Amino acid sequence: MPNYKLTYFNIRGRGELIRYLFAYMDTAYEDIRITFSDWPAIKSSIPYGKLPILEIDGEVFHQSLAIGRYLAREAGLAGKSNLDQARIDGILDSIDDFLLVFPWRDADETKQKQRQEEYLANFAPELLSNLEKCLGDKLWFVGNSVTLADLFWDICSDTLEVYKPGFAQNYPKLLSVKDKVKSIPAIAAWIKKRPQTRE
Ligand SMILES: N[C@@H](CCC(=O)N[C@@H](CS)C(=O)NCC(=O)O)C(=O)O
Repeated sequence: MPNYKLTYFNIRGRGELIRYLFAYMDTAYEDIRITFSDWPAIKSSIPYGKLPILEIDGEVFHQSLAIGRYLAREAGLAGKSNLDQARIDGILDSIDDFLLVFPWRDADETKQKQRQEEYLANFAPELLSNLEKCLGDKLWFVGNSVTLADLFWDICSDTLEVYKPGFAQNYPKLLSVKDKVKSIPAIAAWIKKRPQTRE
């Protein structure tokens, strides 16, 4: 088995998909969590200057979704057909588009909170209703078993819930996907033992 070393911050954020996948596969890895104060000194040594990175037998891989797709293929969670892979990618990229434009930080904290609330009020309903439409009456987003899309939805919606409690409360089918992901024994065990962080 390859030697895996994940480097990220001590948050769930963009590292959590990778951690979920390792938990799901019951695969050993080093979960290195660097502090924000140490980051400026480390940044220039990291290709592309962003985290997470995953070292696989010493080779550095970057971009959380590229790493997530690779691990999902190893785990059998990447879709059973080429078309299913495209369906999964559509969901990942739609959620990612939403997160990329989210106003995470603003020098002025009051303004930051206001911009986040406005963004969620204006744009979350469209994302959520599109996701619910895509789910339809199925139990999982794609096919008839859990895939990378369900894991990513669960993780990202947990984060958005921190910024807007009840973020997806009007979308019971989407919430039921989260319940099912969190009931997978390996994921439930990981959630129980992982470091508790705000996001
Ligand atoms: N698309 C990239 C985004 C990576 C990214 O922006 N990482 C942030 C943390 S979530 C980071 O490294 N920030 C520190 C910096 O840019 O200096 C991915 O998904 O891996």
